[in-house]
Amino acid sequence: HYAPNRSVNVHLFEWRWDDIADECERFLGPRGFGGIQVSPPNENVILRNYNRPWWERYQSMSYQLVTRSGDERQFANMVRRCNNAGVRIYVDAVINHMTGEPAENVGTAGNTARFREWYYPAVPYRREHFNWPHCVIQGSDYQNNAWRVRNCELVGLKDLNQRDEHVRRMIVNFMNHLIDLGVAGFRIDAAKHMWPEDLQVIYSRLKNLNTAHGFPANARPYIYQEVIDFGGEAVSRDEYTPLAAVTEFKVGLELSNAFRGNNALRWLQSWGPQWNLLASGDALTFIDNHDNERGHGGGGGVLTYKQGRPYRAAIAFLLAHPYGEPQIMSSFAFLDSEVGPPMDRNQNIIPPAINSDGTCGNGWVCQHRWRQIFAMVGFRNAAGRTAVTNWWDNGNSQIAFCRGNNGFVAFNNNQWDLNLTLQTCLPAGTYCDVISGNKVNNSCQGKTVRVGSDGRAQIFVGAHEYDMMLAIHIGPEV
Ligand code: LM2
Ligand code: CA
Repeated sequence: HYAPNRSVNVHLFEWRWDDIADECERFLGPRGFGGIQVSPPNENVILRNYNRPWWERYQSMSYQLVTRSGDERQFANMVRRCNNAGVRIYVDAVINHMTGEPAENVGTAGNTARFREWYYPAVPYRREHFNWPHCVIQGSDYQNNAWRVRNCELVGLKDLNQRDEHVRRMIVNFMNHLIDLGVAGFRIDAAKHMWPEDLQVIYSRLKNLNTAHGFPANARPYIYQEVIDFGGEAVSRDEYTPLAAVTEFKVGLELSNAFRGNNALRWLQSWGPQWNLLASGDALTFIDNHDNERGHGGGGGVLTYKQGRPYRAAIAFLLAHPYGEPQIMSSFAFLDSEVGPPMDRNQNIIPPAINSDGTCGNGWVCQHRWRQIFAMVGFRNAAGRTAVTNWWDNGNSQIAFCRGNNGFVAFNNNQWDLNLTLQTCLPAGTYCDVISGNKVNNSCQGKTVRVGSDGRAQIFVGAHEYDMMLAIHIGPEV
C-alpha cells in the first residue's frame, strides 16, 4: 500500500508517536520511504524490576493504545500525519500471548492483571481464553512438536487460544480499531506460535483499509507474519504463505555471510528462490531485526549497525536487488542486549536529537538517516519494477548489475581495486555516485560517473574505500 514510487519499510524501534510524525514530515516523506513498522501500540506490562527493558512491549496487558510511545490520540495523529506525508504505518501486533512476569502486574495504561489466575480484566480475558492445561515450550519442541510450539507458552508468556470465539473477537476488534485509525497493515508477532487456520479466520474478519486515509476501495491490510524458519523444524514458513507474507530470515543470514567475506559475491547472481528463499512476493526481507541485532529470538550471526562497512553494503544489495519486500532496521545504541531505549530519570523515552549533519543523537542510531542507506532507498524507488540486467562479476567478489535502464550498482568485496569500464545501461550523461556523497549545487560531493553514448562508464571502487559500493540512477540524486 505504498504511495507511488515508494518501496522501503523502516522499523522505528521504540520511537514515540510524536517523534515518528515529525520524522515522516521532515525526513521519511521527502526521502521517499514507503512505510514504517512501529513498536506494539497496545498496553504492555511495566517491568520496573528490569529497568524497563525493550521487551516489556512484547508482554500485552490489554488492547488499549497507551504505551511509552504515546496514547491513542498521539497514535491517531501520527498515522494521519504520516499518511499525509505519503508514508504508511504497519503495526507490530502481539496477539499470541499476554504477560509472563509473576512479580509485576501493572500496565502502561494503568490496568492490572492477576497473573496466577490468567485474569486480564481490561480486555477481558480469563482462564478459559488461554490454552489449557498450560505447558511451556521446550527447545526440542521446535524440532518435533508443532502442537506444543503453538499451544504451549513461549518463554512463559500466557498463551491465548485463538480458536476461542471471544479471543478472536478481542483480537479482531483491536486490529480493526487500528485500521479505522488509518494503518496499512500488521507484523504478526510470533506467528509461528499460532495455528494458520486460526490466523486465517482473524485476517478474514479484518476490515478493508480506511479510504478516508487515502487507501483505494476494498484494499486489504498488508500482513507479514513473523516465522523464523531456517529449515528442518516442525513448523514451516510454507504453512503461512497461503495467508499472507512471511519474514524471510535466511536473507539476513546469507547476505551477512557474503558481505562479511565468507562467500564470494559472484554467487549472488542467482539471488532469490534459487537460494531456497521464499517466492519474492511472499517474502518480507531484512538484514537485521530488533531481536537478532541483539542475539534475541534465537538470532545472532547477522550484521548490525556495529559492523558499519559490511552492514551498509549488505543493505545496499538488499535494496538494489528486486527480490523481496525490504525493511531496514533503525536502532537505538546498546551494549546490553536487554536495555530499553534512551530514557530520562522518570523512565520516559528521550526523543532522538537531529544533528546538523542529519544524523541522530541522544543514543539513537537512525540507520535510515545514514546517507548510504537513504540513498539506496532512492535507488530502489528509481529502479521501480525493472529486472536485474547486465550482471557482471570478476569470478570472485566484485560484482555489478543494472536495473533496467534506471540504475547501476557495483560492489567490491575483494582486497584489490575495481577499476574497469563496465556496461551501465543508463542513458548517456554525468551521474553522481549516491554512495560516496550528496549532490550539492549541481555538483557531486562524492564520485562522478560519466556514462558514454554506448552506455559504458569507467567504474572505480577502491579496495580500501569507506564503502565497498557505488550506485548511480536516473531521477533525482541525493
Ligand atoms: C517475538 N517474536 O516472535 C518478538 O520478536 C520477540 O522480541 C519477543 O521476545 C517474543 N516474540 C515474544 O513476543 C521478547 C524477548 C524475550 C522476552 C519476551 C517477553 O526476546 O527475551 O522474554 O519479549 O518480554 C522475557 C524474558 C524471559 C521471560 C519472559 C517472560 O527475557 O526470560 O521468560 O520475558 O517473563 C521467563
Ligand atoms: Ca500460542
